Amino acid sequence: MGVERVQTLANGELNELPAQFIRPAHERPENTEAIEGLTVPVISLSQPHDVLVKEVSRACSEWGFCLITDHGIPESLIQRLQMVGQEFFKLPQKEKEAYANDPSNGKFEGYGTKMTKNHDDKVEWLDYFFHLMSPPSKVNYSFWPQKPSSYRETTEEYNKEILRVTDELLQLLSEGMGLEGNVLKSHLGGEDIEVEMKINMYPPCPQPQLVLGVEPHTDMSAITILVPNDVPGLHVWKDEKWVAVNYLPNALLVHIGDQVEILSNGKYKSVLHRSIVNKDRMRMSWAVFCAPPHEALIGPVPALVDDQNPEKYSTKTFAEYRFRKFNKLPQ
Ligand SMILES: O=C(O)CCC(=O)C(=O)O
Repeated sequence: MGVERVQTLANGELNELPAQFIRPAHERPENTEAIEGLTVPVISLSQPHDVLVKEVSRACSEWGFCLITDHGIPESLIQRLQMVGQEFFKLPQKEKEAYANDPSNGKFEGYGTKMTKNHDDKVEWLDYFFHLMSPPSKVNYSFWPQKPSSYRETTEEYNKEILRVTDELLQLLSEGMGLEGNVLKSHLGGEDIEVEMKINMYPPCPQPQLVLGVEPHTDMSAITILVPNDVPGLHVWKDEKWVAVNYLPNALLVHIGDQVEILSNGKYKSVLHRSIVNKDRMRMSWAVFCAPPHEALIGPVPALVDDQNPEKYSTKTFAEYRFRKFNKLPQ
């Protein structure tokens, strides 16, 4: 039997949610609401370089998260990216299933719905599409949606822009630690840095207060850059509370991931985040994960470590890190 998709479930007559979606009381949005009055940092990339070094480094130390404006990615390109992603999810179910992934057999790319590993695990209220976007030498385009036909062209264009913005952010973050601008990128594999696209589609949910879109997690990546549609839902963890990220048209949502936290020896924080869903409207988000190649050795940058600042993290390959994280083993 195939995987039950959340989109299919949501399209049916559904008055009550199946039990596998219903979170225990302490995880439910209704019992863990975001606090009022606190807003995430918003940084315009049009500011002078020295101001940007300070602002980005501060936001990533205090929050591990910020919104970026004036990033130079044309609004029309973001709109096209969103359009081709929406088109994919509108395809007949049978056509989408031709792309089904199978993470339990190591096939991560394609169309997916998170499956439970243990009986008590809960299912997230979303379907997604996931594929490698860069470097070109490693990309297998047969895993990408072939419809609409403009999917590939648009996504490749977006990838170029993302690489440019990532370079700039990594440079600012390196300088924020007193290092040469190229240090973080070179530890992340330089031009071999890997970029993955995950399109999240959260259908409307009859009882949104009982479920989660994505459950609380930090990203394994170095940096994640996300654009949502105009339905809010992302929460980031700050000072033991959830903070809601308001929708800001055209902004990029930048998350620090685990690999930058490790390389920075803890100066920059990998942000814990989750998403909630909406009763009436579909939420979508386009998350781009920038990560080192699997064989890259990641540990605190040696120049940041001395007798006063001992290493807070062990050094291991990114492949080893991933394996441990997927299997919930200590790092
Ligand atoms: O949709 C969002 O805003 C968050 C998505 C996310 O955290 C993920 O896909 O890992």
